[in-house]
Amino acid sequence: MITFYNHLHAQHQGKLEMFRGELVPCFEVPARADHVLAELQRRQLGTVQAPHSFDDAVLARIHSQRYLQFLQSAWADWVALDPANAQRDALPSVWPIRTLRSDIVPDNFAARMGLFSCDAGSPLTSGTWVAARMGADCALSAAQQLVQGARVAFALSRPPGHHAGADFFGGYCFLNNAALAAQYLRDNGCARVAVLDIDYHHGNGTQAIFYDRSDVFFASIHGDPRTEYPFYLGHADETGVGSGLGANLNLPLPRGTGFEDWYAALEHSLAGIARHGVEALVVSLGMDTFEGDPISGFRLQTADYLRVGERLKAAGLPTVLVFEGGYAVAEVGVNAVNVLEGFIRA
Ligand code: Q9C
Ligand code: ZN
Repeated sequence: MITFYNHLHAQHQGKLEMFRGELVPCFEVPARADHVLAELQRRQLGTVQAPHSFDDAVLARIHSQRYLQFLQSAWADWVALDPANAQRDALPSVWPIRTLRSDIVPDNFAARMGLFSCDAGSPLTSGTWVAARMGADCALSAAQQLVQGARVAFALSRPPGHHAGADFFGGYCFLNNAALAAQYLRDNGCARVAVLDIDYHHGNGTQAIFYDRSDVFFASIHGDPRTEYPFYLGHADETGVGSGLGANLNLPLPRGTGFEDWYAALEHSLAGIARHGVEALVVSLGMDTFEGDPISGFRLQTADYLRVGERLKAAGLPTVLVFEGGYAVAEVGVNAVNVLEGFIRA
């Protein structure tokens, strides 16, 4: 198995996020990816490589041009407002909610931050673009590996991606790595692909990107949006629209769900994927389903992740694994690499 590792991931290092009326230290920290890399090397599971470079046109298959332009220059624009901004991250504070217009891109930087985001929990930093850009290259490299005949490849990167939409960031995500990988597979010979999202949080960005399409099946197992982030998407009645009708499967589960019930949902989602007749699988691999996760509510244990990997392998599809969330920093390496080891050894 090849792992494509984003060696620039630590360039994205948010300081504070807005939570319950105050700024608290970020949960999405560089040490997360460091722990996964260290554990991967300790167990000697395959090789670790730098990603290949893909053209910006590949990003534009998923993201809007005006969003990519905004993201690329956002840090420079932020510091141009005030040189002292170089010492603090940018967070949005105003949004074009219902009745307000999203078609005109404002000149004002704060207004553009709000137009292109969905929460105040995702700081934009000096290295956000560089890190996210190379993260996209990791996901695309993993997808390319499948096109060239590999059975499995791992994109080890941060920031994560599955909350990012075609034209917005949020939920610690900026570029939708899993969506980019799925689209790359579509553009390079796979007639149908599936994205299976097993992060604790619903993959609202990925769902929205593919919601009206039947060529990319989206299935997600996640905390019920009535109580869990991202709150406004991820309900069971969201089944797709137009030609995408029937190609979206949401399996929300209550806080406190343990492995047995979670595993039944995994079986259910893989059955849906099998019925759809796909040629490749992209897994949004969030490790925040772990019982020790500080911001999540499921109760999976470290050994359970070996079984998750085994079950994913049993789907019998060429598979791209994309690292997403998981905030129990000390355990995230062992847990993620358990999925990989379960997959490889099965
Ligand atoms: N202070 C991913 O797992 N905010 N994103 C939670 C906790 C958003 C999680 C509030 C959580 C987003 C990729
Ligand atoms: Zn998550």
